[in-house]
Amino acid sequence: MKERAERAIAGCRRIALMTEEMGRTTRRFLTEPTHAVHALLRERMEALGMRVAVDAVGNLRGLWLPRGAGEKRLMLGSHIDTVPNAGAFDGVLGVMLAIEWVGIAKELRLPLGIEVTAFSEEEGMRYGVPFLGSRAVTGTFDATMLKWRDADGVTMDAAMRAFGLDPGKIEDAAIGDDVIGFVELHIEQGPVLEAEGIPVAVVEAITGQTRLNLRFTGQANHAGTTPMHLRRDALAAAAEWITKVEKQIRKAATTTDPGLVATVGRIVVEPNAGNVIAGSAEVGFEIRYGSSAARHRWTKKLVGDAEAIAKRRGIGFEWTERLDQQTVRMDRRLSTMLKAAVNGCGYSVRTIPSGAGHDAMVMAAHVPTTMLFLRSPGGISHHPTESVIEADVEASLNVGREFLMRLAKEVG
Ligand code: HGY
Ligand code: MN
Ligand code: MN
Repeated sequence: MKERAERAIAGCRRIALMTEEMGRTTRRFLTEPTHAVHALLRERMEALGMRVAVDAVGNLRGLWLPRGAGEKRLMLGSHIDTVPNAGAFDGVLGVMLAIEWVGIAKELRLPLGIEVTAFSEEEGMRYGVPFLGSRAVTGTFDATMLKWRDADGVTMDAAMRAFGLDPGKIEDAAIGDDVIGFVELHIEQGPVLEAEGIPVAVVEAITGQTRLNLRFTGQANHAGTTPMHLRRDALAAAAEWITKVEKQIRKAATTTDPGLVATVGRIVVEPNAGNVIAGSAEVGFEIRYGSSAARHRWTKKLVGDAEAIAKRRGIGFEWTERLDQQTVRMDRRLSTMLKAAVNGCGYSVRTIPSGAGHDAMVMAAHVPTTMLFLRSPGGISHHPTESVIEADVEASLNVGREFLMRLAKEVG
């Protein structure tokens, strides 16, 4: 397994160099470097004898159908897009390990069909809405999004056509009822496994999240000649709201709503010049919490705060919801089998909730789904220092061997 682990890690490091931005890893939905990622994945899949195709939203899909395989297949996979200045393992490692799991199934001559899917978009960076790849695979892609524009004004439809895809065929990407289940391998992206000194864990649930875009509109003007009491400063309004959000959520997270998190990670200011009072400030906001009712209550409260601040400052305000994804529990049967495989390899069996979102939360509404986490050294992710431990990658391959043998026996 050591060789497989080394190959998976090396593959992730190579793919990390396939980026939109020199010197750092940034690979948004269907941008140019995605072609090189597809070429590398296709080469590895075809070397195993898998049939490879790209669907209408750019998911790369490899199919392993050995002699004697039943009509239902196991699906494995994760995403190949990244956040800006990303690490080398978020998403991609899950695809690399899925390909190695196929190699293991092939070596064991298991009569088990497996599809490996490299989802084209999970992070939501280019069009502000995540899970485009898994939405198409589950037949839940909303075609009205095709008109949405990215920061350069390129519509989703045009981006797909520029990549060589036909948006008219999105429906063909959807799976039927011939899937046993979906397993996603992924780094934990948090501190728990490292703190407990364990290599892998089975995910029990994925925390729900709501994502909003908020826009404060004031009046751009000269920074030197406009008296303070005559200003309608959009950035100052947004800043007042952001600090109010942080203060309230920090308090709630230590009292009424333990585990609640809310983040403003993006702000776009116009005209964004040091000597001009900001005319507009667009804010990307997200809130994550297990209870949808409590998350919706907080969302309503915080939007109300923004409206009140805007009104008092004479600032325009509007907002749109980009995502409201409820908490999703993983499939009991598949998770039990995965835990038995972890135990069978002699690793301690730990189940863990995921604070990060994953394609598994979209797939879980349509097919039995579970996830295997690998330890994140330093608990770091969405950052270039994101890493994995080779021995943990080997552990995930050993678990794969155990799991695939159990699954093949059960469906055989
Ligand atoms: O943001 C997330 O939870 C994931 O990394 N897409
Ligand atoms: Mn991510
Ligand atoms: Mn991810």
